[in-house]
Amino acid sequence: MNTPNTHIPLHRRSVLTGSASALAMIGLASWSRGSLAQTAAAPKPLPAYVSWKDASSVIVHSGTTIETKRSAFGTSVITPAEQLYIRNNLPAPDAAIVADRDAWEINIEGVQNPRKLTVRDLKSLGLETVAMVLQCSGNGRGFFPSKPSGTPWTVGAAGCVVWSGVPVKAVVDLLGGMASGARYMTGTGGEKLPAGIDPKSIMVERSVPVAAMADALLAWEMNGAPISLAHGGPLRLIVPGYTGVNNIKYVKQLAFSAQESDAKIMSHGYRMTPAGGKSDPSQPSVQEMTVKSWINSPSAEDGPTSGQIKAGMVQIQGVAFGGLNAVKGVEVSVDGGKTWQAARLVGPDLGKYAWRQFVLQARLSPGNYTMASRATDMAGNVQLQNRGENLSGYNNTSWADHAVKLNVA
Ligand SMILES: Nc1nc2c(c(=O)[nH]1)N[C@H]1C(S)=C(S)[C@@H](COP(=O)(O)O)O[C@H]1N2
Ligand SMILES: [Mo]
Repeated sequence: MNTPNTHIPLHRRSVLTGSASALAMIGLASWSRGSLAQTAAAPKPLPAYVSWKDASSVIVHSGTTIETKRSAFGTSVITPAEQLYIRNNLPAPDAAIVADRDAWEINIEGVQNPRKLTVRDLKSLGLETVAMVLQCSGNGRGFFPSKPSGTPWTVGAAGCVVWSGVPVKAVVDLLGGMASGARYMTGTGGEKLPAGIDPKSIMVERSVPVAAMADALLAWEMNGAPISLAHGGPLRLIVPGYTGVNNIKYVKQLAFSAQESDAKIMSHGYRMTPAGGKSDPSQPSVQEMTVKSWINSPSAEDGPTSGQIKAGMVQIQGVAFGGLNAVKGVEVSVDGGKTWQAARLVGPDLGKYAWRQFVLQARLSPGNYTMASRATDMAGNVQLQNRGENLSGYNNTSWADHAVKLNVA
């Protein structure tokens, strides 16, 4: 079987057991009919639960996979909620769960004194804010020539957002500390699971090493507002520096244990499986992000004549982040990586988990250009030229793949 991220096994089961409205909601109906022509012809409308998103800034791949357009990323560091990508493995829970946010309960297990806490309780236990790159493990999958199954994201399954909540560590300390022998922190999503399917095969439950607890939050606010249902309200587990899937929405349980979760999304999903291989729990799990950058402007999506810009002074700008490390610098090339020039980091530094904006001004005469960016983090890691091939198209940080080809006229 393929990884859950491919959606294929899940879709088949949903087709058998899900209601028609549930299928429509998660955007499966059109896919299962398999009309490619229809997909290419008209942009899909925003699904109801994210009707408040800015339709002109996003690409709707399906009802549960929505990407920010490369040309829509601004230069003010923070990604507005209206532009931020969406990725749901399951239909979002009913909006009723955000009607009384403070009443939402989370079960804390694997501590000395396990108990349930409400969001109201959590709001009295501590407060921290973190700016963080939220990025889907499969961002950049669209550049894999092997065409892995799953959404062919290019750069827009990522954003930089600010979260507020209580440090997980404060909660654990209050409950007497972790149970002895705990090595993993496991968050469980609060989705209602369809009947008749083994819950372990579809539930969203992810484990990360307990070291990740140091900067983790149980967050109730994003970009200064209560977290929307679409982005995981009323309560979301935030694990800075870790790929999107490890940041559990509508988190209903946080557990500390000696073993990783045996949910399929953990044991077989999001594994670095060799291309052509089969996923298994011995392969590395997709967790920490590594140094990456890309150019947002000029981009091949700009202007009415796609991929063409006017000669003269051009501001080449984009974003760079280091995963667990701060960004030290970014270089830009306009000749496909033959020569590089240092770009300037712009704007506020919102901490090591946020991205930095960069800019390089260049005077361009008519011709063809391949523009690339290459970031270096504070630990000296340099963004790689090539992607690491893997079955599901995870962790693409290749500067060559993210390069922009432009004709200057
Ligand atoms: N409960 C729950 N949490 C989840 C998911 C999910 O389907 N259910 N999807 C994960 C994945 S794969 C990603 S990339 C991010 C997407 O977050 P966003 O939709 O807020 O951008 O949420 C993660 N957390
Ligand atoms: Mo993801």
